[in-house]
Amino acid sequence: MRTLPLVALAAVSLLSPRLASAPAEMETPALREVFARDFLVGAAVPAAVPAGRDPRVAALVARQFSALTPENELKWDHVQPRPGEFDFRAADALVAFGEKHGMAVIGHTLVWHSQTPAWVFAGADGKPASAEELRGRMRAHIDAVAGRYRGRILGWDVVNEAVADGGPDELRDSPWRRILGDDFIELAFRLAREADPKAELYYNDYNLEQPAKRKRALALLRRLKERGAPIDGVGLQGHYNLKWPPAAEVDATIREFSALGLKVMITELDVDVLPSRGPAGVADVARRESGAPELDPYREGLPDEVQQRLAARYAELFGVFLRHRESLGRVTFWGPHDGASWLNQWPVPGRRNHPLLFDRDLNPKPAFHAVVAAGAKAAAP
Ligand code: 9MR
Repeated sequence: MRTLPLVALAAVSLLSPRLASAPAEMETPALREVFARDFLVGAAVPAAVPAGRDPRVAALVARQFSALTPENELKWDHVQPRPGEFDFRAADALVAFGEKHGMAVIGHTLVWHSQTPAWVFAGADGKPASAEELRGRMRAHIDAVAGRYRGRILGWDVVNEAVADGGPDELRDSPWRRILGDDFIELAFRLAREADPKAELYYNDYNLEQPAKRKRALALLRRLKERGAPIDGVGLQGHYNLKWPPAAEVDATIREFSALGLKVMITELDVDVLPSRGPAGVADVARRESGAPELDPYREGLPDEVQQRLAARYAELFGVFLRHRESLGRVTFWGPHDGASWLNQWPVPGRRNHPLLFDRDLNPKPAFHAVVAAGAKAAAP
């Protein structure tokens, strides 16, 4: 058992009076320590945490994680809802919280087709913006946002989800692409490098473990590298379920992107345990499915048998991540605990999902212990 530094003990005693008075649970290891020699372990964090609305979650985040991604607060609609009107209050608080607790802060995201206000793509008289107008808006936005945090952000998800899920084209049909052509991606990377020369710059997407989509993304990133675009890494979002994707595909995906000379990150990890009618892996925020009681079977809690399957699945995934620790910079969970996961609202709103390592009461689940065991095993001589 590793000994915990004093700060960590102080943090854990903030978690809850119950934890503080239970010596066995006080010894819950911290992911940031278990994987300190392997990769950063991060969480997406909502604005409520630095705002002090949830001190127990704040203590958990500070103690467990070595990286923080603002879940929504750096998206275009949050920071620049109207032309030239910026609101950095929530983002500032999250960045400061990460710094205070010695966490690497990740910027998410500069250029995305979603969560971008309609005015960005609009021109005069109900027409779409001209290429020149849109280029100007992209530059002003990246300058303002990446420029504001220059030197404080480890890396930016510069372009998010630009590759097509299917169809003949490599890239998704989006207003960015319709107005600027395929080169909008390279332009975004160049502007981000100018705005924050030291930040690592990433392309981020879901479903890259699926061979056809992966092929399109590999072609795109290879071309960007060949043209000298300033791209440092790729984020595999990691919205998985108990079966999909097979570990061998995760392994191949990390290997193939890393072979391009890119740093690889798992950026939005969660393991969906609920049934779904839609395609596995397509984490498109626009996807919606209608609800039905049989699609929400674990309202009263996760049965032991499923807890064990989730634990085995996480052990399998971390086995793959640890084998690639030389090329893997970070593994970030999309949320600090089950109650805060977007999967309670997507693709069916209002369900009770259990995709993360900490439950709704912030207790570590069997999956947490399985991940810690995988880390300890990899560290053993
Ligand atoms: O978790 C985020 C959720 O709170 C938002 O409502 C949603 C739309 O902005 O975005 C979620 O995060 C997404 C991330 O930004 C990009 N990849 C998919 C994530 C889950 O939808």
